[in-house]
Amino acid sequence: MGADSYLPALERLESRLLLAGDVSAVILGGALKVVGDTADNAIQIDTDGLAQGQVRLYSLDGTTTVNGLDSVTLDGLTGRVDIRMGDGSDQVVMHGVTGKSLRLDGGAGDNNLQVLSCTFKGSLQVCTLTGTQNIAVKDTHASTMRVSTGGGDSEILVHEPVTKSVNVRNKDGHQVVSLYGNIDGDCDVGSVNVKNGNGDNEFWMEFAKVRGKVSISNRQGNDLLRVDDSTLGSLAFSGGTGNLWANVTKTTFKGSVQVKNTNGADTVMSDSLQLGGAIKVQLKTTQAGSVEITNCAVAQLQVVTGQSDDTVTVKNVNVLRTTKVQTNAGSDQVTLDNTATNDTTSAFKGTVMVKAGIGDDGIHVGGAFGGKATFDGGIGSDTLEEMPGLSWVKTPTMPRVEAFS
Ligand SMILES: [Ca+2]
Ligand SMILES: [Ca+2]
Ligand SMILES: [Ca+2]
Repeated sequence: MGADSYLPALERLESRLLLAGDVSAVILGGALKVVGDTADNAIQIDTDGLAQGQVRLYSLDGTTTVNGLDSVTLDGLTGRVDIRMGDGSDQVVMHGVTGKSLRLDGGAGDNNLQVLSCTFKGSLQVCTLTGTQNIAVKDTHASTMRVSTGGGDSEILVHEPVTKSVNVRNKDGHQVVSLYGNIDGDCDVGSVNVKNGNGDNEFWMEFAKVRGKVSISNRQGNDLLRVDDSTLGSLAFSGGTGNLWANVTKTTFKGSVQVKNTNGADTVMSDSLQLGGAIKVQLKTTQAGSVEITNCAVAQLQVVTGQSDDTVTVKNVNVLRTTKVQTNAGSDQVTLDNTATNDTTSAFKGTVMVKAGIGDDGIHVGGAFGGKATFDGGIGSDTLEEMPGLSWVKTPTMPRVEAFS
């Protein structure tokens, strides 16, 4: 290969580098259609200071052009907004856009897609193919919201949404999904459904109001669940396999909370919850697990842990109906202690059943038990500790307990 054949290739590369990406934009029959090219396009779409139906598209990086220009203003947007950015790492910021529906497709690449203060009568859909995705939907109203990514790490923030449903679908990768309201309560969602693939995933929720069910499911990987200061219909979380760290605090539920995880070293904490339904924690722990439920009021309580040395602590929790704790194999420690609740007459009002399983376990009880109580140490050398302030309405049964303290 001589120098002659080398030069033209170099020139082609140079002209490609100088070629600024171009985005085409048109309004046809009231619908806005935006199409990016294979370069890294960066555009803003907004309506600031424009008449109704007008929309402005302009370059965010100084090199991307829209219809060959730095900026264009289009007239007559009344319908759908359809944006297809294609390959390349694209950035799209939409602000104050009103339309019938939105499809914002980042395509492949490491995209940054933001929908801010927009209103759609119908559905909002933000989707991508593979790449690292940064997606935010803030202060936006839509009939339904759906965000889907095609593999790779993603950070998805839904902030102060008003919508019937939020659906998030991610494939494998490290996924961080956050749903935030604010202290003034500008968040009104019918239901939330998040499904992630393999990878370490995080779900964060704060100041959110969800009337119906919040459903989160993960597959392999170490997962995090954090819910704080929210009002929810119910919560169902499935960590899949791997370690789980979950903390749900200061939240009111019309229904129940269910947390499930398999094959991990798990930590589950619940503090200051009010529930119309049950707290159900089902862990198939394979390494030391910890479940701590404190300062809650709940209709029913059920905690199941796995084959490792687990610690289950229930403190200052008013349980209206049944309390069940089953810790399976391992040297487990179970504490049921309601000495500090205001309701000293009967904090565990219904039936209490503790099954400590195989292993040398410790069961520690305090406070008021109002119903029938059974503390079964299972196989092993098990100890029951009676803590100060303990009172029974009915004499408990304590099978397979070898020592008392
Ligand atoms: Ca892209
Ligand atoms: Ca165990
Ligand atoms: Ca035992």
